Amino acid sequence: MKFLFINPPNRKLRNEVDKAVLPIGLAYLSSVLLQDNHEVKIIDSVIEDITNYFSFRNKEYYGLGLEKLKDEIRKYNPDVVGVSCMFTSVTEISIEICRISKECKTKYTIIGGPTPSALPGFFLSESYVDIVFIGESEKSILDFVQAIEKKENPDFTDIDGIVYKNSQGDIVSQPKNNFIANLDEIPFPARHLLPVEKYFKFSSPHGGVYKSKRNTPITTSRGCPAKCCFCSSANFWGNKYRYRSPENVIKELEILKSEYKIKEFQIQDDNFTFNKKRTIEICNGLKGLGLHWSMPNGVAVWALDEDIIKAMSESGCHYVIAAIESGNQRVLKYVIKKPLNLDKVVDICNYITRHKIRLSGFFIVGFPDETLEEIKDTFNFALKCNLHIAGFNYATPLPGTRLWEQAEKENLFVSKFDMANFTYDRPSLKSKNWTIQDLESLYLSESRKYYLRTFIKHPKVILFRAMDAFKKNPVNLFKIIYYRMIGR
Ligand code: B12
Ligand code: SF4
Repeated sequence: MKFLFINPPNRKLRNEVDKAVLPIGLAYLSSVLLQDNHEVKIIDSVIEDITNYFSFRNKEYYGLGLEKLKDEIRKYNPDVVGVSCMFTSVTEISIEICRISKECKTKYTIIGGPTPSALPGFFLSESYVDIVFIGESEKSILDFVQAIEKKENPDFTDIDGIVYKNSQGDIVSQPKNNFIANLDEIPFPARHLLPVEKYFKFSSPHGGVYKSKRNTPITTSRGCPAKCCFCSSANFWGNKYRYRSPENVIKELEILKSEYKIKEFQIQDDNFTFNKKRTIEICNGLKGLGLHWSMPNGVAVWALDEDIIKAMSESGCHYVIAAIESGNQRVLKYVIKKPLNLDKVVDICNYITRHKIRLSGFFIVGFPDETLEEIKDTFNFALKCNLHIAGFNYATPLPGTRLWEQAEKENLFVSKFDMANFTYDRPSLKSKNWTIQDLESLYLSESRKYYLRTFIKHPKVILFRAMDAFKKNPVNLFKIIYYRMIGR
């Protein structure tokens, strides 16, 4: 069977520098298919033409244009086109890629990733999408290929975690029940199908702070037992924490070092430090490798202590983003439901910086059930944490989360609500505690104050990111600064 996986072009965000991060999920799916002797190609539309901006249905994107993508599909002529829809913001363009694939006579169009996993019916309402894969798909894709290889009218009823239309056109939903227990069984991602040198050259890693351009992402675990109201992780990874063995992680890094000469990597896990013994073993194994590394996906502060931080620092970790979310304990406990005690956070932040690891924080403001005073607490708390930089996002109801359920139930979506506009840079939820105008003006004045004070105290990280963005696209940088200072 001939597979073509496509990472769609990315949405241009007004508050973010353009990024091309190697789509490791597609590289994992490809590696299991290659091991099963299929022919596979990956097109990451983002890296293939990162400076090409274009508009599709009045929204701006960057990456390979749709006409060129169509030529590529026609030339390769695959049996299956598989599109990865990582963000709500790329929903429309992901479906469009399925449409153009059907125009190229592709037999099956399949789609996976966080958004289709949460809203399969929405994707299947378009006739160009044949099957939605829910969450982790290394096993289900092999079951799918077996089914289509055997028969002209294949039977999908035994495949775990897919939603599709049957021969009568009815939508059949097979829930995701089985997750891969031993992650060491999955072969390492097929990075060789991607233009690895192009990612090095552009170097825009997750988190935006790096020591060497020769950096790449890895994932070492899946699943998180917490149930934060805004997070969709459990939909595609499940609630059980599953992890690769330290030996398996180190082996992959050794290969990356020898084959690709990487000097740095980013751990993209939701919860890397959840198992202390494993974390320290990985850190010990890293010591001989001499690599720099970072954790840009928001480390769970409740799963950190000084032993772990010391081991991380000694093994080359230079940058961490702490997922603090709110500076108000009531909001954390009763609104977000994150198991995080704020009394511990400042100490942990101090340990991290004392161990010479640069530190950022993720914060979310604008939950319908929080007050303006509580939002102010978040900005003030961020200042107390002595971070080198921080990110403040508006609460955004991602499909499949409790926040989404609340928004639907209480009709909290802002007017002209459009899921494809979920870009975290504008409020999407209403509240009885404030108006959108109140929220935006508080956000702007508090974040302006925060960034100015942090810039005076810790200029290095902000300057590094600004210089890096300037070298890549100066106009873009000025637009981001203007937006952050003026808010429009
Ligand atoms: C790396 C990452 C990024 C990278 C980009 C990744 C990429 N190359 O596309 C960067 C840093 C750019 C990024 C940006 C953002 N991100 Co992000 N990101 C992640 C992160 C941490 C890891 C993704 C990953 O590599 N996972 C590991 C691989 C193995 O999994 P995977 O790619 O999901 O693939 C598996 C399955 O999903 C499935 N699958 C995926 N695609 C396909 C396709 C087919 C055909 C099939 C069959 C199966 C399938 O099979 C794979 C193997 O099991 C996830 C969280 C997470 N833990 O997954 C968030 C996550 C995807 N990001 C998220 C968000 C919200 C964002 C931002 C909007 C944040 C912001 N405030 O700006 C931006 C969007 C930028 C934009 N321009 O629109 C959300 C998306 C939720 C949603 N429904 O929209 C997530 C889920 C985090 C969360 N828990 O909320 N992100
Ligand atoms: S701790 Fe992180 S990954 Fe886990 S549910 Fe909360 S936000 Fe999601």
